[in-house]
Amino acid sequence: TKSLKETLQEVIPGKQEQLKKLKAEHAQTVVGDVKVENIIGGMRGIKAMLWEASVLDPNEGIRFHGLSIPDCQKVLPPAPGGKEIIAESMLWLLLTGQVPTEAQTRQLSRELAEKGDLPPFVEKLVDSFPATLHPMTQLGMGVAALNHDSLFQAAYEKGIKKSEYWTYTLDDCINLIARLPTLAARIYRNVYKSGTPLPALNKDLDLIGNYSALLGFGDNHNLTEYLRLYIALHGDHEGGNASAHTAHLVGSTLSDPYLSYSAALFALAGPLHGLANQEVLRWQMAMQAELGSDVSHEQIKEYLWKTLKSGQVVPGYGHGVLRNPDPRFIALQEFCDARPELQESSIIRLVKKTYEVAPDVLKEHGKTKNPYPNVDATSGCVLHHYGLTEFKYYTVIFGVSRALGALTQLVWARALGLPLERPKSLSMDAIEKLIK
Ligand code: FCX
Repeated sequence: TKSLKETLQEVIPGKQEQLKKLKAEHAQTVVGDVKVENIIGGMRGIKAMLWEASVLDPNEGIRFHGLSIPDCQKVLPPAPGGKEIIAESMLWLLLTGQVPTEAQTRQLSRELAEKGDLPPFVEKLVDSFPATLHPMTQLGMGVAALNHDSLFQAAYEKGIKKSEYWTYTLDDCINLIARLPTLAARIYRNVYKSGTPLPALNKDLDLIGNYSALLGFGDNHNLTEYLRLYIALHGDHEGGNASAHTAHLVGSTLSDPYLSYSAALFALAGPLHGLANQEVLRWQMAMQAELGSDVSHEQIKEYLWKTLKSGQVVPGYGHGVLRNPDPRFIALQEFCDARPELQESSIIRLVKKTYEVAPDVLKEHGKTKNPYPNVDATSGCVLHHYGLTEFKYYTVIFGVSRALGALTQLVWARALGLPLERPKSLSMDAIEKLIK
């Protein structure tokens, strides 16, 4: 079976040709205009970035190399004995644009399990952190420290040709993806289950099968399957979201994948981005604490208005690009609908009831361009039901997942020879001079 690197070796030249042609024929072609509102509004909607693995349509949501989430659920190989899509088959699709065979998926799982151990100094570093240091801060610091073994950085120092950058980048990315679950699980154990030893990686398990076992949930098939789906779904969401964009920008300076992804994790740690899935649970638990677990739609409405009137956002709703319910949210809801025991969970029922009233409240409030739920609206409540109740850890799981897309992009940015990223900034006086 052809390896991931051999498959990429075949795919890359065609894409390099496509870029060369685009540059030769259309470098000066205009694709959109820039208004003052873009300069002062976070560059929303500006077409200014190349990103191969996924494209986000505001109404129908994400497509990975043209495949929708239901398409992926039909064609991407699951884990042995599982049904849900797994990190390896999603990573193969993102990197190559092709659906891997089952044999290729198993071969990648084994390679990742073989490369999953942490260097002892990183174990000591992470073990030295106080349990009060946020798990996302611990994850970002651990990932940065792994740059100690960066093959790209070592090769670059020796002097390599630009045409070789992508292969060393790929090696670093595979090593990092292999180590992320081990690092993330060690942080979980240190903070929440201090002292319980981590089991060894099982060479016959997929990446997230091992991650679930390291977290202590290996015998919970439903949670393991949920983590597989959750992590595959959160892997890539176009290039402009804050964590992916950060990885792209930092990588464009030729900082290695470990430094680039560490930066991305600190973007993901923001409440308006990945930390929202922690914030959703915190918000739902606060509502449950105040109103009890059998809350009426009316009571939820009042609680939503109280949140808005206090100047806070409703976590899990709205989106920078989406203008319809997030298909990732729908896929996670379908996972719940298929499992009767999840209907019993008071927190899952609460999330569902909130979804039944929140869009109308947000429409009435009249500010958000998208009153519908995003992926964070439901992602945490299933973890909570299955016993992973520590919601300050949830964004770490998002951090294990987003590597699939952000690191794929670093390989492609190097393979396509994309340059240092440097948009033009203006002062308000300069803008006023410009528009006079
Ligand atoms: N609750 C209350 N107000 C909201 C809102 C929400 N869920 N979403 C947007 N708004 C407000 C904005 O705060 C803004 O108000 P302002 O003019 O006073 O600043 C106004 O509506 C217009 O914002 P809009 O253009 O619709 O949204 P943005 O592109 O600026 O921001 C995010 C998009 C996602 C940041 C915004 O919807 C939000 O804060 N949502 C809550 C946090 C969240 O769920 N983030 C997760 C997003 C994503 F899924 C992820 O990264 O995981």
